[in-house]
Amino acid sequence: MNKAQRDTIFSQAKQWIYEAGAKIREQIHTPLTIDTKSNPNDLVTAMDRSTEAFFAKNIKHTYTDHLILSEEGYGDQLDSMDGIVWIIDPIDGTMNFVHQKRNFAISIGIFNDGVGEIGFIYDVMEDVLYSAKKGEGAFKNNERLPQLNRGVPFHQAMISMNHFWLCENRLVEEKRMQQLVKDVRGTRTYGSAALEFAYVAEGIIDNYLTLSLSPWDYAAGMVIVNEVGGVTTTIDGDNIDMLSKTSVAAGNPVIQEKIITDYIKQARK
Ligand code: 2AM
Ligand code: CA
Ligand code: CA
Ligand code: CA
Repeated sequence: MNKAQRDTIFSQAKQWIYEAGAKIREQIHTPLTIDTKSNPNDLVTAMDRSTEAFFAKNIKHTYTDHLILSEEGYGDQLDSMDGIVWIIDPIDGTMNFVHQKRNFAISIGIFNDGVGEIGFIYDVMEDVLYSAKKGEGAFKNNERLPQLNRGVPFHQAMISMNHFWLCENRLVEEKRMQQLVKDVRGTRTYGSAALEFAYVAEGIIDNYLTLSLSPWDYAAGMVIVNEVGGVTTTIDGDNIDMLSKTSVAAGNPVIQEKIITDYIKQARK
């Protein structure tokens, strides 16, 4: 993808995101139609579906050869990352959307032959757009985000993770993860993977750890975090396979290396 192509797609996607966001804000107090998916706490609303349908319709109409990988079923069935693929989460943080009416985001990553070219994370209620183009840096609205500070002392690090890590579970020894929580300065749980990536890119969270995400949860975030010198891997430090569910660690490379080596690997069951 050349710069002109990237710029055109970027501007178009941005316009659609602002349009979709405005529609969600307008209807934020309208009663919701809520269904559940894999379990009673895995929610989806008509707004998730209509927002995804809005993007799918526009993309398919404007870019007939582009492909879509998305959460709610309006995308394509992909068995490779060949070509230009829009990876879309229409509402990331549906539980926040339903219960709190804030702290949810539209997340769109645009990849070309598996390479992240463009990332957008739109905090809808705050009207804050995090964005990046490959090789051109990351932005919070029009403000360029600085490179991550590699000199953050471990005991001053802020880590984003949820409480499942600390409860009895199949994957990690909760005692070791409890030690991690004690050794860093603070932990936060925001309930939107996309926003957690955005905060990593902004440098207000040093690392984000999660046990199971799908491509639409992290695709945009990967691109944005990469532009400020951050890394995204599995929680074992391996490369991410964009076509399957995976654990994810993202953030400051120095902090991430220590978390993976000294805590996660030692906590793996
Ligand atoms: P979602 O809101 O788009 O479903 C917090 O739970 C974060 O994990 C959100 O970003 C949420 O995305 C994501 N997530 C991924 N898989 C999930 C699942 N099965 N149930 C709930 N949240 C999930
Ligand atoms: Ca969901
Ligand atoms: Ca999501
Ligand atoms: Ca979603």
